[in-house]
Amino acid sequence: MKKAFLSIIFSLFAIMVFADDGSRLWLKYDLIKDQKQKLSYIKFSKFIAGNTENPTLQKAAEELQSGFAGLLGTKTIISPKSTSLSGGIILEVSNNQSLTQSLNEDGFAIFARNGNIVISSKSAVGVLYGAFELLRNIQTLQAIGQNIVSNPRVKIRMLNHWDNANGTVERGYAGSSMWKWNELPFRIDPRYVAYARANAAIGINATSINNVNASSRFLTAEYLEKIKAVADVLRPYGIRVFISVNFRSPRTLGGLKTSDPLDPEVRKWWNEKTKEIHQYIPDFGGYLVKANSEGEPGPQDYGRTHADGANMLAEAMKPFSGIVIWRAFVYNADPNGDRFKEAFEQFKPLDGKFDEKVIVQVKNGPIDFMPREPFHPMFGGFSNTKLAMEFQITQEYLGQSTHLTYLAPMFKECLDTDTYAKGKGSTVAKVIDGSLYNSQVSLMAGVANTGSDANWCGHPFNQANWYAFGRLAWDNTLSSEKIAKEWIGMALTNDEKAKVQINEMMQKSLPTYISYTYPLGLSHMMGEGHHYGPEPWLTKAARPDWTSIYYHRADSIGLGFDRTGKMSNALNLYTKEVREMWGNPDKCDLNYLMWFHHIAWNKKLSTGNTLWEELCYRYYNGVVEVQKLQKDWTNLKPYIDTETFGSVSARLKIQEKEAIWWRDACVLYFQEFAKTPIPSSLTPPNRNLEEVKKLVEIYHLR
Ligand code: GCV
Repeated sequence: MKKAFLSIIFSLFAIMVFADDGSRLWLKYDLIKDQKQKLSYIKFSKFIAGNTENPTLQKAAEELQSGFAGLLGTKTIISPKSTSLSGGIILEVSNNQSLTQSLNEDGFAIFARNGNIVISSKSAVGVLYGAFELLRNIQTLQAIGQNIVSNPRVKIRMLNHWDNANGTVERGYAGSSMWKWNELPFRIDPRYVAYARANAAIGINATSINNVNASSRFLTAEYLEKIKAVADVLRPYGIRVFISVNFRSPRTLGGLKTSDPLDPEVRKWWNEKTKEIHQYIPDFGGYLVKANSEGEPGPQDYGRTHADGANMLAEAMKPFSGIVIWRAFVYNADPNGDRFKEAFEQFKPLDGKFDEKVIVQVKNGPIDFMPREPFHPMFGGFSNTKLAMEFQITQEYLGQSTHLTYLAPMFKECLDTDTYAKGKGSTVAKVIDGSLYNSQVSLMAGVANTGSDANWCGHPFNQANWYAFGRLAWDNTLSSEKIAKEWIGMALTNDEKAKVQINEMMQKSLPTYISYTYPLGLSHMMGEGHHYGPEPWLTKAARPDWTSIYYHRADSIGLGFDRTGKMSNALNLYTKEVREMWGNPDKCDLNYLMWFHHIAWNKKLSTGNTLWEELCYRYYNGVVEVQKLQKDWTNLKPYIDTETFGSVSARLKIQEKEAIWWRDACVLYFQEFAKTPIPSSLTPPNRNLEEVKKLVEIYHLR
């Protein structure tokens, strides 16, 4: 009896100790099992020396100390002074030219000297990044001690939170907001520190803490106190805080009669407000603005331009180091227009008119974070405006938190595409990192996927998208495979065979998702409002460009949006080389076909299949691929923590069910136009279109 009781207690204890709720993200620091490997690291764990009066170096030292304690089981001392001993880690902010000439401000070098490992940088935060690099190498069982030099390519590497004051998160799929506004500034949730560490570990150095559909409330003294408390926590980790602002604040908050950016009183209001913010947050990062977009107020309400609005805020920011980030996500509700062209056309006349403190933040594609979009034409068409990249990490259109979708290949596809803006090799990455136009400011933002869920991101694999975003903002040349392997090693397992298999699953996951949702370059056919699941038949919405038919243009002849010279001519916004790449329907990459061409159902494609057949094969194949993901995951059971394994397995079941839902919905709906049987090698859906349409109501109780 006693024995049985003890064994229950022991099992419970084992579960408590070993079950992994994912909360530690990529900083788990579990004990390394490989003794030989561990000893090779222990050699350098006697001490950590550095000027710990500097709060950032102190954080670097503490991180290494707790990392070593967990990974190596050592009690490493922190020494505030340099030492002549060997066998430790030296943290140094250095102005030694020969050491630092290859480094930019945030860059770091790691090398061996006198039996120690030295982490050196021009700045304390560079040393912190180096400390995390060293820990990453240990966590992923790499050799340490050889020379490493690493510099971020993008200067501002930023998360954009779409978090609201009431605790909800717009397009958040991992619980409620992680910012506890009701508790701040008095209670500092320990997660703020965990958040800062996780971000610093991947080089993120900026965060905008509230939704771009912004409430003026964030500019009140009450909220500035709260934001200050968050900024104080993030500062030692090198993270600067930005605020999304509501353009109408001078009226709603300041009681002015107008928010016209050319009105002197309005300008004065912003000048004073900006000064006030700096009293709370001296290193305030700046403003992020969504203006005249989806009902948000902006300068056009007063007959002014985006440049007028942005430059007014830039003027207020002049005495300070912060910047103004002005979003280019704008489009008017024109049933006869083409949303693809709107931002380009509104901003093109303003190219060269923005203040040097302004950077225009552009979504990766011209519509809205669709699973696959051609790169935004603004990236190849603006040589006198600083442009920033906005990716969406939260998976609004990519399966939210139930479908396994690793986004690094999507980020890479966009960054690696050549705009030809200044001849061959003018990739989107080079526009963004400032190297193409020799710009001193560069910015890459990712819409965050964090929330109050224990594992921060909902689906355990969604963490990898946050991780990948940060790593690519640091170095856009990293491959999506390398990033995945790092993340797997730190978050899931270091077993080599398992790592290879999981990496393969991750690399296949995006093409799989696209196959059963938006094959051949289809887009924007999701459930209305919540944006989950299929609704290709959506004909009426509050705006014509919120329907599905606006995008897929299915008719009795064929499918796809003709953006050639015959119709919208959006292709003309790109350089000649890009037009040639996508403009000819016979040569256009099939993955982008429907973005640019209306193709007849019976036209033979390069695969030898007609459009209709190809469409069906892709939808069906997407489901088969999800089933393969399920099988692969099942085989990985011995290598994965029980809780994580169960969570992913369950989500893969949902994914399979919903892949079939997408497939049936789209194939049956498009068949109404194609009027052709489903290829005989495929089993037709076991329900009809009306039945599938009803699922939308069942799923979402609309
Ligand atoms: C914050 C899409 C989303 C909106 C989001 C908007 C934007 O339309 O559905 O929720 O609003 O993009 O990026 O501003």
